[in-house]
Amino acid sequence: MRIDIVTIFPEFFDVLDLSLLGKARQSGLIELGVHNLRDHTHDRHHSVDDTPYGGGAGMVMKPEPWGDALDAILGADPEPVDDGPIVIFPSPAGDQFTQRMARELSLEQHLVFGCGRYEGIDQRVVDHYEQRGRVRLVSLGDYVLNGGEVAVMAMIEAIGRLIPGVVGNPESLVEESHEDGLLEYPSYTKPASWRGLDVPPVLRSGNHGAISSWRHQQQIERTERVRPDLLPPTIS
Ligand code: 6GU
Repeated sequence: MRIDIVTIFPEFFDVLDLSLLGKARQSGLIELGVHNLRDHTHDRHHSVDDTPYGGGAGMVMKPEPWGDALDAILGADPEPVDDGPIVIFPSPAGDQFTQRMARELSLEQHLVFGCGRYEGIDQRVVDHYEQRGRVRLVSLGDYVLNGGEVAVMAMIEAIGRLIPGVVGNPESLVEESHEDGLLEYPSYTKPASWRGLDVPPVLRSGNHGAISSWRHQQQIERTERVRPDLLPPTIS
């Protein structure tokens, strides 16, 4: 998969050299391009923002640098195609990012993330690229970040680890929170007793059927307690 990121803080993404995603880049499973929006400004001050039409607090990101930066990645005049790149703008006004969305996006060839700052990007940037291909506004959740960078980092980690070969043992992807619609069961390792707390005896019983049903029961109890919204509505 190819991933391009446009940002005024390219250094934010230096950490993508590390860990699993760093390895995936070294092995060529993920190809990453980080682009500084200010390289696409043409004024002396490299300005990327201006005051909003209609007034109001804060600044809005100007469309021209975004147009130049995204054209440099996408090509200036691509034919709209169904399987072309997806341009993703992180935004608290977007669709909620979920494990399902991460799975869908992990099947793509090319993702382009446009990280807005300030009060957002001039709406015409979104409108323009919607005319030329696939565009999505995606939110991490119901809270406000200062910019899209941290959100994009989270999305890239969630998407990248689903690309075949990125996570060494693919079985570890199966038994995770959200993959089966339930939260994960609790895990334990040695020692069997620690600070007066014992590992649940069933896990040391060697009875795989019993272990499996205990874990499933734990998943259901946890989900009922912490995230009842994830459970299907019960018939009463
Ligand atoms: Cl994707 N961006 C920003 N700026 N704030 C957010 C967000 C995204 N998701 C939640 N809050």
